Amino acid sequence: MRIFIYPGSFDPVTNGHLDIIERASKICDKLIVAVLVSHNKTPLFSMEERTDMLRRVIKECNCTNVEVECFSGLLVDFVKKKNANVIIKGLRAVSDFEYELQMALLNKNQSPEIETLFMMSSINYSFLSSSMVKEIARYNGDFKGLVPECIVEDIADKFGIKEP
Ligand code: COD
Repeated sequence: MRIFIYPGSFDPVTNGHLDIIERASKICDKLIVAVLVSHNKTPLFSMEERTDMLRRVIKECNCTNVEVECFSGLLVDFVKKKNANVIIKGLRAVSDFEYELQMALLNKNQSPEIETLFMMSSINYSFLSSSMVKEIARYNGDFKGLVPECIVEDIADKFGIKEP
């Protein structure tokens, strides 16, 4: 059974993340979207909020082989615990490359049996990040086309936006 892990902060999930989830789910038997319980940076959305948004988004897209779980500690330990051996990462631009290369090499150093598989971002989402969505919402800009429709209200509520 091919079990892939797609890790991230998902603070919040964007259409760019969803695109990777949909594409990755087609090339494995089970995809686990792994939400990091962060100890260094404080996310805007709580762990419960992030996992709840992801679960609703995944339910809507009918990806039946996708599950959402949270993890803390080293990613490679979570991957092993889940009997998976592939980490899925999305690459948007050259700027992502250096950081992702370092992570992939460190993970490989820790656990040589685990592969990191990179998927290029779709052209429509190559500019998109959770930080940008939050920045736009914070200043009352239009973020609706950037995130799945079913979480627009969640973001609006967080920023006190009455009519997103
Ligand atoms: N299009 C395509 N891919 C995208 C897009 C987009 N528009 N936006 C984001 N992505 C990709 C990112 O490149 C990333 O691969 C993934 O989606 C998640 O993105 P984020 O921003 O939600 O999550 P990050 O980058 O904050 O997640 C970092 C990790 C949780 C993966 C990392 O910190 C980690 O593995 N931490 C665990 C501790 C660990 O093992 N560290 C390694 C040290 S050896």
